[in-house]
Amino acid sequence: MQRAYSRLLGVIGKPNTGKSTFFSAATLAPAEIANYPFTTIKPNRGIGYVRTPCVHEEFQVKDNPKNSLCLDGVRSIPVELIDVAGLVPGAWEGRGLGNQFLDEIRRADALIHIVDASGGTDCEGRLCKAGEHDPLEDVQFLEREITMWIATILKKDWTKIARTAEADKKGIFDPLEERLTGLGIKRHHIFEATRKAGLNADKPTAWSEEDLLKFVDALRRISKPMLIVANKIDLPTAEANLEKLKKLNYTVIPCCAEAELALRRAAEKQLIDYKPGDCNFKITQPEKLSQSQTKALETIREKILLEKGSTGVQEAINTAYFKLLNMITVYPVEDLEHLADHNGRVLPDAYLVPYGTTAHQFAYLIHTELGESFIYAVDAREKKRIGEDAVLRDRDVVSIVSARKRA
Ligand SMILES: Nc1nc2c(ncn2[C@@H]2O[C@H](COP(=O)(O)OP(=O)(O)OP(=O)(O)O)[C@@H](O)[C@H]2O)c(=O)[nH]1
Ligand SMILES: [Mg+2]
Repeated sequence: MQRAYSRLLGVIGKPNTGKSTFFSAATLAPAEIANYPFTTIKPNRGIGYVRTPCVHEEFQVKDNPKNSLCLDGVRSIPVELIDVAGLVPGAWEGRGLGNQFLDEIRRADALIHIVDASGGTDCEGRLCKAGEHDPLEDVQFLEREITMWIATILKKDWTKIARTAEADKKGIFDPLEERLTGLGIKRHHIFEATRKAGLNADKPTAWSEEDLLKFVDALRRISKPMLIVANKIDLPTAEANLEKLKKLNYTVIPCCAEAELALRRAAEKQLIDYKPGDCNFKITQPEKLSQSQTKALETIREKILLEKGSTGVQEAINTAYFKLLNMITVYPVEDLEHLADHNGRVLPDAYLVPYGTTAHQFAYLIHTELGESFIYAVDAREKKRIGEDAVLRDRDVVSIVSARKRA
């Protein structure tokens, strides 16, 4: 059985921007938080959730989830997050906790860049006067650090790689794939980056230093897609910076990680009724809250939830999956009539799969054996047979018919 959280989100940025606060709010896993740089040294790993409207209401059934959760019509699918040490300029050359940090994001499929939108921390994460630092610089420097890190790895034996590829007439893709696979970079990323950089894959010895950097920069954008979380939006200097950040070529999500953490913790203690992503909450046990706690929660309601629509944490995770990674949710069932598995569990699993996944590929994702013995699939909504090449759509419920069994 495939793990539901088959992708990894890296929570990254310079020190002291709120990465661990965001991570903790998303996962409720403990992580050290403090207002000075390099609070986090060892990475934190935890499970957060992608939230999407469940199909059980549309199909008018009562579900019994197994690999995910369903609450008030919302299906929560577990996904893995990693919160790493802050990155400072020159990290690729080993400054700060440089290479260690970069090594930890090797496996990340998408990056959530936490920026201090209030401009109250300098380029190394030290506190400065609110509004004094320009967060646009943080975006530029982070792009450069990752590009230079990949470039350094690639450049180690580039001349040899390029010469051998030309001499063998086997092309550059095999050796590049081999060199970069440890960074989570796939062959199709390399194809696309070569095309985007306008380079001739048959003549790598002719690539200049500048060409190589152009290629690596494209590779970074393709293989480690990134969104920007404009954090600390509760601070007055954040609004103007948010507008500036929005002009960049990124999805930018305004966020108050601190508010989300407070809400999640209060909800965990059942003091309030709040689900991540909600635009409001209800106090359920007012007698258990001190005056200052009530005041803090009411400020969050007024200044963040009602004014901004949400804290932004859930939106960031959903956006990373549905927009950056272009994923969809698919519900496999065995028994089409009851939409259940062989134990009678209704809509047991919700899978996150890349858009473009075919019915046959989906069968392989469930189980290799099911992929190998695949005959056809049935779409539960249309009650129609679909072929192996049929591309699945978001919120599809499908049953795989195989030579061995149905799933
Ligand atoms: N005002 C405000 N402060 C925040 C917010 N999120 C985090 N902070 C504060 O920012 C400081 C840094 O938070 P951390 O979560 O430790 O930041 P980090 O990016 O993990 O820091 P390093 O591990 O040192 O790189 C702490 O004082 C947090 O309380 C927010 O949404 N608003
Ligand atoms: Mg931290």
